[in-house]
Amino acid sequence: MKMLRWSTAALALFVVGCGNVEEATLEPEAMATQEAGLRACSTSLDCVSGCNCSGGLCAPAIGPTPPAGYCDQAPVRACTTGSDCASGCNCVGNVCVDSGFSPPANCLLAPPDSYESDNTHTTASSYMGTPQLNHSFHRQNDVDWVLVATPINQVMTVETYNLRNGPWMSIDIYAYNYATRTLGTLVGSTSSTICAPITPSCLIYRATANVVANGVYAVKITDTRGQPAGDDYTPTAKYDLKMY
Ligand SMILES: [Ca+2]
Repeated sequence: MKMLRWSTAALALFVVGCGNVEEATLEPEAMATQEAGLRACSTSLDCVSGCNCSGGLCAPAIGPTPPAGYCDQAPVRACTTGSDCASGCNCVGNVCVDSGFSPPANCLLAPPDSYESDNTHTTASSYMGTPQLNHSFHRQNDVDWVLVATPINQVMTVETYNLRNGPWMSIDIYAYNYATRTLGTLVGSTSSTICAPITPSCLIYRATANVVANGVYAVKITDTRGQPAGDDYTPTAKYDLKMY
């Protein structure tokens, strides 16, 4: 009797399984509907992340083939709270959407990090002696300026580390006249990681400079990825910064 019950259960599972197979055979029809909704594009910025613009249509990029219809979706910027979205956009249903107030906002763009506006040396953040965490390149060619005071003569190291989502950058260290807010000579620079392999131990940029006691220096960090503005709905490139 017990055996029979098990057999019935197995049969029920088999029937459910058959139902799935039947549904699967309907897919060609569903695909025909999706073809009507193919997403036109002029650049890959018009396509969802993981899809490229090919022949005027969004198509899977190199990598694992996404589910059918995936590339026909409009790109969106994912969010958890409004602070994940650019100014003029709200987080609704985990997607950044225009708040409706003019002018229309590009809600694919990343919001600036907490160090903005630091795009010039006169609006630079100040290095207070502890690492500055969660810098981001929220726009193409973003520049981050940081001023640092040097108490003693030493070789100062400026390091960006904990690189996330593929930032490429250059670091430039300038002498700085704080009283007149003028840049002096370039005293240190780098535009490559400390070693070539793309491993966590190599993904560090490090520039050094001989600095003087009671000096002020301006450190300029420049986004060198060449990522077009608007491509930022892909995870935003981030880095942490320390000086010692
Ligand atoms: Ca900046």
